[in-house]
Amino acid sequence: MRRIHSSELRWCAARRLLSRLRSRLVEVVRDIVGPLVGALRPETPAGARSFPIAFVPAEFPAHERNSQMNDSRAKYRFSIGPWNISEGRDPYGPDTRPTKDFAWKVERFKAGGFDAVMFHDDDVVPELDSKSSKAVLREARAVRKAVEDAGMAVEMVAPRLWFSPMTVDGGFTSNDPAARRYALDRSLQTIDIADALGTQLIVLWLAREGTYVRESKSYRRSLELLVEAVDSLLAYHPKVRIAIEPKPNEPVDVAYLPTIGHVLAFANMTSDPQRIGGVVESAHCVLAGLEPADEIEFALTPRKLWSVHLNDQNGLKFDQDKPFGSVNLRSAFDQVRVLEREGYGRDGEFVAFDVHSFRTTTIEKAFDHAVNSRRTFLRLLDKVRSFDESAAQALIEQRDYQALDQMVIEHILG
Ligand code: XUL
Ligand code: MN
Repeated sequence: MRRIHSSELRWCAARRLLSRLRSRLVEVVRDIVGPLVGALRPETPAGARSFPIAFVPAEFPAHERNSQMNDSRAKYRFSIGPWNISEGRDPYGPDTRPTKDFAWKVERFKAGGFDAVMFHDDDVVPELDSKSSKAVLREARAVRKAVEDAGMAVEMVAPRLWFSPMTVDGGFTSNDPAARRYALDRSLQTIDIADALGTQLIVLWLAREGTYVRESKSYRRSLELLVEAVDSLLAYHPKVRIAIEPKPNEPVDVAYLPTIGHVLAFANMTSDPQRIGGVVESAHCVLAGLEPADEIEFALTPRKLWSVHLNDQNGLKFDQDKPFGSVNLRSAFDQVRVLEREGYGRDGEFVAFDVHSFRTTTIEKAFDHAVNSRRTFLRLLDKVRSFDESAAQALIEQRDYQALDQMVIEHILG
């Protein structure tokens, strides 16, 4: 064993002391300067670090900005999609409810307290592949009118790239160049539809961009193809913003962009990272074995969370899209807490619920799951706002996490 001289020990102790002094100095400076910076820049929580990777688009379209949202205690705005009122079909059985048209749905959206609608391109214009561009835009304008007449807005449009016979083996990353061209053309048309609907937010759920057989494609080549496709979308419209919604699997067994971390790294490979953000869906995080609140906070830190799909999921099984809070109320509380703490919505972002009713639900109650999710969100918001943060902080300082754990449980139960 090496013998340690007392001079060496003294030097080590001095180094530790220096390092402690340096950390303390940093803390003191941060405590003094942080609140000053916070006061000067109210959008930065006091003491919070402003991240160099904060790709906040210099100019969010004015109509998407909600000035009330500068006040984090202001009202949240909620969004829902026509696909969230579904017919109840699953891989093992047919529809259990009749199909309802958009007019029927939008009436329920409004009555249920929703402020915006999210769409797939073919939710806006059914069977759009068989229609001329002119007809597609005409139908899109009619949908915009229906939404606006109901006093609502359009949040986003997503190309449904996983349904066509053309995209059986994927869209942007298919091995077939004709399928890749189809996926790109269809996504460019989605931008036209979004324009006609008055939004510049495109959501990409890259459903079949992955593999059933890993050896059938190269990850590197697929990434290059994805970058190429996204760059073409960015070049097509100077104001469009693309929010990628990651999911680890389903319908493919392994996806190329499975988590929000992958999405934000991918953003940096594109020609305009500032216009690439993300959508975090709670269930997709659970399916990746990750904590939804952390995934949400990860995207919020550099202000890259441009929508959020709140729902719930029982374990690492099939995608269930359960009502928000239906399985893990504590995680739901943590998700709301993080959104509230980070001032989500101040740039006009919506809280969306990507939820489905149970197969057993009748048509009369086919929107209850969304209304219930919104209600659970608002009830949890009250819980978040009434949570005794200073008592929690005192327990953290004492490292009494046992008591902190119970404090959270009692608060949610209370
Ligand atoms: C699929 C999913 C999609 C996206 C939009 O799991 O979440 O509905 O939200 O394409
Ligand atoms: Mn979703």
